[in-house]
Amino acid sequence: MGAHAAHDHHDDHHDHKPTGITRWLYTTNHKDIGSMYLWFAFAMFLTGGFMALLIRAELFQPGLQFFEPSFFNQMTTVHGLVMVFGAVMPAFTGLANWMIPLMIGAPDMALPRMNNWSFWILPVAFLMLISSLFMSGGGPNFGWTFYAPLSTTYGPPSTDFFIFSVHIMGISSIMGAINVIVTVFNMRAPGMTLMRMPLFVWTWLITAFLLIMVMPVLAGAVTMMLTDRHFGTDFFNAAGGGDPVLFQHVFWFFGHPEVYIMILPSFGIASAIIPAFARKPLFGYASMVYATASIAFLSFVVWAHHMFTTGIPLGGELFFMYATMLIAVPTGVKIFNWVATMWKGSMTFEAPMLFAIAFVVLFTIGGFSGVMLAMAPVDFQYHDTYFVVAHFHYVLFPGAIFGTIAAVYYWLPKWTGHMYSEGLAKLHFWLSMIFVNLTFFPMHFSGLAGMPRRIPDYNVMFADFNMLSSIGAFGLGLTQLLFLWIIIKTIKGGPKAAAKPWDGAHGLEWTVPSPAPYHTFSTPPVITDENAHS
Ligand code: HEM
Ligand SMILES: [Cu+2]
Repeated sequence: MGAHAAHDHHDDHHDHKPTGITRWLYTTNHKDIGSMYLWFAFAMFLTGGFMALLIRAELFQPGLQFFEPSFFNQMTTVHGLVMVFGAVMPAFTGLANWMIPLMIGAPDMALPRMNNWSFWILPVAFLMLISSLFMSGGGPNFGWTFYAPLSTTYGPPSTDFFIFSVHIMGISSIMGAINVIVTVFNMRAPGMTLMRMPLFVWTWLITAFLLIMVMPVLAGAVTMMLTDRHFGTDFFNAAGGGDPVLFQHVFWFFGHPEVYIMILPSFGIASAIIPAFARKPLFGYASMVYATASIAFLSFVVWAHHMFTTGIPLGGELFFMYATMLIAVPTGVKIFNWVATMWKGSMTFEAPMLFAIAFVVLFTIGGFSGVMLAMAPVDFQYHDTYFVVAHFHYVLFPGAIFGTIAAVYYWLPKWTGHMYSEGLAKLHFWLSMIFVNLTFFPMHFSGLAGMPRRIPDYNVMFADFNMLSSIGAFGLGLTQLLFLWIIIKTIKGGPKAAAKPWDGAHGLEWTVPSPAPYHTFSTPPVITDENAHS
């Protein structure tokens, strides 16, 4: 740490940045890499959103209107893959890159060259994935869960490109996670003890452990698929002594922790924003850390709640049912703490706070439908219906996406040196809030009434709910273009932001000027009890 600081010192006085395209290609700067991750995620968000709108256009009415069923299947699959691996995960990694060094008083990430590499392989992976849509036989059409034998025996030829791109995304995520862990363990400024770290750093540290534990499992799953497809193995083929249900076990052993990877950083964001705008310290800091760790631990022992209908033994059904319900306990602790933080606070409702509150409320709705799905006997009715689609979109859109949007508004003044337009941001919030519910709430009802997911056509009895969802989806999609406009406007100009534009905010990131200089904390700050975050 000390050696690093001395080494970087000459950069302190003049804030040089390299220029031109090579700045971005060769950069090892955590802020540049963070920005590239965030822009990449936004591009993927718009791409995946476009696909969602194609899906919703087809589902606006019963009957086949626009697409062949096989193209529809490719859209649901690639939409899911692009949103999960292209939008949510890179957005969180971008926030980690920008904010973790600033929050722990480090000059950069611990492994800056690896950082450059872990970003730049991502566009390669996604170009390959998206190009597979144009290959003969079409792109992946087996759902983002790519169950065997749909993805092995019956997968289109382009599946091999899908496999390769998942390998590359996995390598990128693992490198990003190693970087976060090494940075947090080695680069904290003097006095920044673990229990003084901002919760965003804590939740990301725990996320990073989830990532290095499960991304290799995903890589294993796609590798077994590859050998089943081309090298004569029968891991997932019953005719050769294998078992397609094994695929689901391996996939969901990755997949359930993955859903926490897509939410824990948002927990950290809410834990930064809510105290700032309630002007009170976070209620129950330590319990937040322990609750996050408990959720992460439990996420490894609940995977078969995705497989209640596959015929697992009764003891298994019971174990996975109770283990899943147990997750509601630490999650409840967190919700309680956020509410208690707001209780009797002097709250104001700027855009970051609005998105953070909507996150708490709507994520809780998604949590409740999760507990409903966790009940094995009733899951036999809900499984593979639109109720599931409603559930995971309530946790993902208001959870992962609203969390990220809240973070962007909260830290945009620090990144750009300008204040965004509060009026436009409030408009962005209210439109998003209305349309997210209009899109996804009716899906609960169509699902409970029995509408299956991943179908391009449906019974006329589901027509009204689907029309509402489609109208909501187009509104929600268009509203996000307003977000893009607000961001560009803020980068280009606007009122100058103070070093600490939010009077209730705490933490080291607010001790450096806005915009944050290219190099920060070349000389580490010293953290004492008085200026500690918690
Ligand atoms: C305007 C916003 C969005 C709309 C209208 C939308 C709509 C849809 C629809 C209609 C499906 C297909 C459901 C089915 O037939 O099975 C779907 C699937 C999915 N969506 Fe979204 N979505 C949106 C945003 C998101 C976001 C932000 C994420 C991730 C954070 C996401 C993740 C997924 C996943 C994982 C699937 C499952 C794909 C699969 O079945 O393989 N979606 N979405
Ligand atoms: Cu799960």
